[in-house]
Amino acid sequence: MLTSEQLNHFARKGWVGPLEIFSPEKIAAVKACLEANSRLIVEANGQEILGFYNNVFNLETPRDHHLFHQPIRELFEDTELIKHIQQIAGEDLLLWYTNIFCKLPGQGEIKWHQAKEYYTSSDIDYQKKTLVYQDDEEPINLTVWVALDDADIENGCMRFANGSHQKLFKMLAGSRPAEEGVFAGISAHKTVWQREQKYSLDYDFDENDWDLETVPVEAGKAIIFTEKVMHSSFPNRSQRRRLGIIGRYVRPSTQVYPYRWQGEFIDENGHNIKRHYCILVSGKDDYGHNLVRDSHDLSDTEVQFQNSLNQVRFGQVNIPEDERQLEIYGLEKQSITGDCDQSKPNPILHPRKYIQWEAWNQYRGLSAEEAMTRYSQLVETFKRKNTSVESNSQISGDQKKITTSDIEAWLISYLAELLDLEAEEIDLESSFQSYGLSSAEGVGMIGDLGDWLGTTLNPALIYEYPNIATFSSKLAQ
Ligand SMILES: O=C(O)CCC(=O)C(=O)O
Repeated sequence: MLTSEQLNHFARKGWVGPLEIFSPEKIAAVKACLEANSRLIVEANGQEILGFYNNVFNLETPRDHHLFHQPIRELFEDTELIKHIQQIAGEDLLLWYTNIFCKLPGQGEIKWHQAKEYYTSSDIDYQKKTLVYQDDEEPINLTVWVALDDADIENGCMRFANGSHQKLFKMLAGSRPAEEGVFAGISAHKTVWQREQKYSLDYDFDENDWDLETVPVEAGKAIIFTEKVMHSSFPNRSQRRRLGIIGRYVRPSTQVYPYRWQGEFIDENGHNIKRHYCILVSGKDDYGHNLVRDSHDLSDTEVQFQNSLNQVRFGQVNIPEDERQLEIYGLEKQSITGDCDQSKPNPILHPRKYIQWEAWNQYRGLSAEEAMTRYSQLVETFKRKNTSVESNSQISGDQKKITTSDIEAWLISYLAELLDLEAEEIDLESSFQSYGLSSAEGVGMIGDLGDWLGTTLNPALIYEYPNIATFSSKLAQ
């Protein structure tokens, strides 16, 4: 429980901590889970980052891994933690969001920000509000920030502008380029900060006007803060990792992703939130505004589907070069997106797109459950390959020396053709994923590239080297 002194601290400063709430076992389980489910990615500029693949969004993102990783869910449902939050926000609580904040050595700062959801007026007109609070209630969106490594000033701990939660800072649109955005420093990944351009917004906030407090936190301890308080974190100038994870809580009277009820599922950051849900971690929900589930686990069908999808994604199965490739494509789309929502492409102008459209559209009306089952059954029928990333990533020496730029040029023209874009629109540093390639398309592209190079390439390589620049330079080595 929070003491009255701690509650007072929260009321005055907008945050409280570090707090010792969790058992070492709980922390160790989360850490082990994240370490087992992440991979090191080398960005085009050489910066290393950790990638986390989210099976619910089907996207590499640090967000919402509690939806399918038990240890993370258990951390943010911890009884002792919930008691702390209840003292601030009341009995009825929804856990609606989690995010992994990992700063590897060399990763940058997170700039001052205050959650945008509190704004009713600003320079920016948000078409899609993530959270909509009940009019007559004081908006609450509490963050619990948990240190999984020791966090200090050298490796990028948090800091707060004490008392700034009492003031709403105006957001200024377009005042900063995307690469200087609030979160740009923690990802060298151009597409991430481009996609999250909203974070490049400036706040009408001058740190010199505030009492700033740096909050080092030992591994296992937590800080609770309101998203209204201005907060930031230092760059990681050390040789140590700084791993943190956050959970966010609102009252059930708050609408989370309300646009989903209009059939809109792509959020402001490009995540497909169709399968997102809130978890009632305490009290009751008298409102029914949100998709709330008690059962947090994915169904057996969904788990099997995710496994099959990964087998295709990572090249662990042979996909025959026949109509089954298109079946795989269509069933994947139907499982993840549902009925085809694209207009029929012109077969003369865009033959490839037309074939894919047909492959997807033939499953119109098939439930997600049925599409996933059929996808998994089909993948089961494919013979296993026995290949490793390393053995396949080499292009043997007796072949004509193909340079990085040759491979880049091939990939640019392939993607331009596939996506019906101009070559100039294909960016060397944008991730393959950002172009919306399905796993079957990714596998097809790698197969075709392998044919051109006269070798077999493991499709998993595009997850390790996620854009044209890094992938081409790896292959040319
Ligand atoms: O972990 C960090 O460095 C920043 C976290 C943060 O900004 C947030 O939770 O809103």
